[in-house]
Amino acid sequence: MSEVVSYELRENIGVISVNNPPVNALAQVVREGILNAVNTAQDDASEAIVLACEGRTFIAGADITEFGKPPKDPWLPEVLTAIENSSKPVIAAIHGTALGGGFEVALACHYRCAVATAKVGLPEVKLGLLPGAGGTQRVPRITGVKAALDMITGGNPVPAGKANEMGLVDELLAGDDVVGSAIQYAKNLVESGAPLKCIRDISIDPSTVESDFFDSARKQLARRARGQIAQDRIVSCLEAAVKLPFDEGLERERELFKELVSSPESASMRHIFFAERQAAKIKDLPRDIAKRPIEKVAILGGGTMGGGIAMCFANVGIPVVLLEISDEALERGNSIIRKNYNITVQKGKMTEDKMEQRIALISGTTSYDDIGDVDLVIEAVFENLDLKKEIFGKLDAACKPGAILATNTSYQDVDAIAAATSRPEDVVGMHFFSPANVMKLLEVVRGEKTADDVLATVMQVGKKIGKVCALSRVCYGFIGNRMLGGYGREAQMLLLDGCTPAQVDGALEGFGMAMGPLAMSDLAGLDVGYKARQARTDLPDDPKLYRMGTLLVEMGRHGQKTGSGFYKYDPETRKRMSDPEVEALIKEEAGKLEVEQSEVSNEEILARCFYPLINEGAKILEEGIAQRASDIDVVYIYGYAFPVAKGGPMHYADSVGLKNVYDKICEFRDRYGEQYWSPAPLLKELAEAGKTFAEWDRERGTA
Ligand code: T1G
Repeated sequence: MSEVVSYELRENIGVISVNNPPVNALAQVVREGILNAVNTAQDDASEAIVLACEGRTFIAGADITEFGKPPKDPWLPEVLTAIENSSKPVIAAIHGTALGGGFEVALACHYRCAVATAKVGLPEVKLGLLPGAGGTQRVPRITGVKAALDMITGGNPVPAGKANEMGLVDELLAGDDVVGSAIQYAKNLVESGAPLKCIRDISIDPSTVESDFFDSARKQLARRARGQIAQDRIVSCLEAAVKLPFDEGLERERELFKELVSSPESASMRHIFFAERQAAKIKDLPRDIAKRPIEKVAILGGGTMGGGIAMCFANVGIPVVLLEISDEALERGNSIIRKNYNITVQKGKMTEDKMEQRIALISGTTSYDDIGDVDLVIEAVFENLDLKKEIFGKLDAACKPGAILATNTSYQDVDAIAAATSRPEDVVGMHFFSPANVMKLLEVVRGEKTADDVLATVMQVGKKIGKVCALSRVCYGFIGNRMLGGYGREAQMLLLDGCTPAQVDGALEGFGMAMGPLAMSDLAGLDVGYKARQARTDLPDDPKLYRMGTLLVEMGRHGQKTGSGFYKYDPETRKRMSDPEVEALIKEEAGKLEVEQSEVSNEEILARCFYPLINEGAKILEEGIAQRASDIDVVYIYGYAFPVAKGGPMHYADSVGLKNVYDKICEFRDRYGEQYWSPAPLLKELAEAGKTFAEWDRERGTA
């Protein structure tokens, strides 16, 4: 045993208790402690063994921080073999979330019992891995191959009740005294002479699996996986579970696990796992700072964004007051919300009753008098600074002292908005991404005077409504949209240089982006970018800049909403199709602008689009707008669908090598001029020192 694993005899039942906060991860000392305890129990008076955990959860998996380092004895399979070969029944007593290696420990036990609130799961796929300790061999022996495939490739937790129905949990315990109830359950098993039930002894009848099951599963998963390989390897493990004896299946699983754990895809996904949790921490704020209670929220503006934001709070049971300028506008807002919920109900992901419960939490008003008692107001009106200033002046007067006044602006100056109030310390940016009830990213924008407890409160409430939060200082476009500028600019410049829209988007979608930049602009509306550019005074006077986007808007081609933009769209299916008229127009414009067209490789397209993003990210870091390079990765994974298997733009830059990125940017500068291609000083410094952004984070103690 070890200091994090204790063992004691209670009523002739040996009780192994793991205590390795915060989530009882299977660190080496835990594996060693469990192994020693199981071995001790073989020779004592115990009639059965209960394996339980202290704290908030049963074992939540292998210790992810150990990956990438030489594995230390005892390996997990050795511990599971000792459990399975025990001469006395071993019972897993589950509370909280038994995940990954934790659930695999439970599966090696002879019986599993759980409190009703517990969940079990194999989320390894979300780390680019597969269950490497028998999960792919034991689960299908209980649930069948199809259910096992869904569970392991989805990686989502299964509530204890459902797990009991599936046979993954043998006994649901009443109450929440998991150890006491488990001891009683163990005694009942002993008294009833229950056998030592090993899942490994169950075999799967191959005739129960359709001949093309695995191949069709691979094809279907490949479409969803976007550059991830774990799903394919999981199918291979399940195939082994059907076709091979148990021990050979374990060998196959171990072999494929080793491939994945050393893959760049898994390294990227593990990077994001920790980056997401780091991003929620504000470097100069104590972690235990008191937060303001948020029990009632007002959303100002019931448009697409306001409606989606209102749903985020209603979904977690927080009452919302929707404030609009007229009853008609309110009605429109409420119908947007009902429509959104109906989509979820139609998909079978929510019951009508649950929808009505949530809608009932959203009330409406046209008077500021009705928001005097709210703890947080989020303004989500049209992107006009003067209008926002006027609104915040009214909020300042209408809201109670201590209410947090947040703006959902996507690029306006939060300090200017705060200055329109008598309480700038209560003002903060909460930049949601559209659709707000779906997208997980929340950029929290820290004004010069934003109070520390306001920031800590917004970070906490952001997590509560299911968002992944990242902190930004004030600048045009904050983190995400500021970096996006160069990405969109180059996508259109590449058209003049000789690419078709399909080639540009194809290269980026082949990399793993959910949608290429030109198709994305068509979706958002080319007129949106056009209007934003008209309002800017800082753009260079360059006729090539966004030339095609501007031309298409002036032709009335605003994108999907008008049936054509860079592409034509099928009016029924909205499927995009290349448009020869646009391709001819591009060539004509290139001629007028005397741009010499040529063949452009996919590799060049990726560099031209991603390197401005990375370069701007480096500037954002040196200006202190973002706390960490990994925060920028979180912004792009959760706000812009950057492929998680690439880890985000800054992690991707590290994998390319910052010297290579820097040299390429210098090449582009020499070819296209300093105006767009001036290397960030930080990028130059790191490139010349042979360092990575990850090292930069670590050196600042912000990793
Ligand atoms: N290893 C190391 N640290 C972990 C960890 C883990 N498995 N899980 C969580 N942490 C840290 C986390 O970084 C954070 O640290 C703190 O715990 C609280 O986490 C062999 C190979 C369990 C649902 O993928 O899903 O087993 O920021 O903020 O919101 O086949 O943590 O406080 O310093 O997320 O209450 C499989 C991952 C591993 C589960 C709790 N297991 N964890 O959520 O807290 S691979 C997983 C979670 C594996 C086997 C394979 C969640 C949670 P810090 P948190 P939470």
